[in-house]
Amino acid sequence: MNRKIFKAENIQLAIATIKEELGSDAMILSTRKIPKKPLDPYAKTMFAVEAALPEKSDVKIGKDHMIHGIKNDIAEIKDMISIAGFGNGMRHMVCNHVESVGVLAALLRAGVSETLAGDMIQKASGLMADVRDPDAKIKSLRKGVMRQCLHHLMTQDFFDRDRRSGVPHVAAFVGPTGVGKTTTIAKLSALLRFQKKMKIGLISIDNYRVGAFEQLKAYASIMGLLCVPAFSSQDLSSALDRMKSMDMVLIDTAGHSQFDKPKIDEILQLMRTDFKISTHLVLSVTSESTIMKDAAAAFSVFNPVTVVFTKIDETKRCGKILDQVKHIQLPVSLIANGQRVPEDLMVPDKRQLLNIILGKGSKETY
Ligand SMILES: Nc1nc2c(ncn2[C@@H]2O[C@H](COP(=O)(O)OP(=O)(O)O)[C@@H](O)[C@H]2O)c(=O)[nH]1
Ligand SMILES: [Mg+2]
Repeated sequence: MNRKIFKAENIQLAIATIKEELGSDAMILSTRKIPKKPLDPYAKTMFAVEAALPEKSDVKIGKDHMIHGIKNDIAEIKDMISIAGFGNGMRHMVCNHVESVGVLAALLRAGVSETLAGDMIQKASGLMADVRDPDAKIKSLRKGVMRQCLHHLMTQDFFDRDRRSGVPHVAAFVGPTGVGKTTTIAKLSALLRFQKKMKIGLISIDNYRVGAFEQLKAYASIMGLLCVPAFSSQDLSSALDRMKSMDMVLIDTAGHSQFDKPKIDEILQLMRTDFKISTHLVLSVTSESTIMKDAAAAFSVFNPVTVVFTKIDETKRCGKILDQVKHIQLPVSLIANGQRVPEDLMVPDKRQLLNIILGKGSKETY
């Protein structure tokens, strides 16, 4: 930066000269009145203005800083506005933990409940009481919240089984109507059959919906898989007996409303056989959180061992998954992210699941 001193009778005049000579990018560094010489007390009052033209790189860095600052401010205002739309609790949370604005807004926007988001921020804030620097505080808060998310999340690659056990693994999929049980079974059997080279058998015990068996059978025919219907527990036993040489047997069940307990009990009775059957709960993230909780409660009679979340492609609020997993305490085995069979299925690890929850999920497959 080249500095230069401009002298004039007044500051305005000096600035006009500076503009003329250095242009409008010139920066004023200092102004001062020039003291009169003792031997010339009647001389005109003069001013000295020091100015400089900043180097191009200085201007760029300065502008970049400003743009970055403005962007941050706008993001923070947006976050504040989105938090203002939530309950009083969230507004108090921001007042008490100013540094939480960004993280809190991101969690709420992703669909994590106010209770869980608030709880995680509170806990993470408690751990960074002695961090002073505001940027370090935000970083440490974000880290603390992510750590808690990972702590709440559970995943299990359930269907990658050891095939040398001699008996097929039998897995049934239960859940409300239309959540995507049949489609998920079709996707999963294709992946296990063609990628893992496993021998797969399919059984449908969905005797309620017209065409339910045909839907599964159609997928099975394309893949060249054995697929049979079962209308009673005796049927199911003999179907499982027929499939003894398989590595895995997947059972498709009828979807019933979570409020229709007698129908749910009927499936439970039908599944009473001498065979060990693991059950997997299927929930669609397009449902309200309370509906998912009701469904999880109604289908808990099956003692599911994992949960499958479907239709994540239809919502931007996958944060609900975090609330559900924490509530029902089951590991996530599969995520369905579209209607395409077999492509739209993931076997997520914790990190991938966290990315999905925070809205960074991609169409990664098996
Ligand atoms: N967008 C989307 N649609 C899905 C997904 N999984 C299933 N579906 C659709 O949801 C509808 C019901 O699926 P279906 O498997 O018959 O549900 P079921 O009654 O639980 O067996 C069908 O139109 C499927 O194509 C998914 O992950 N994303
Ligand atoms: Mg079905």
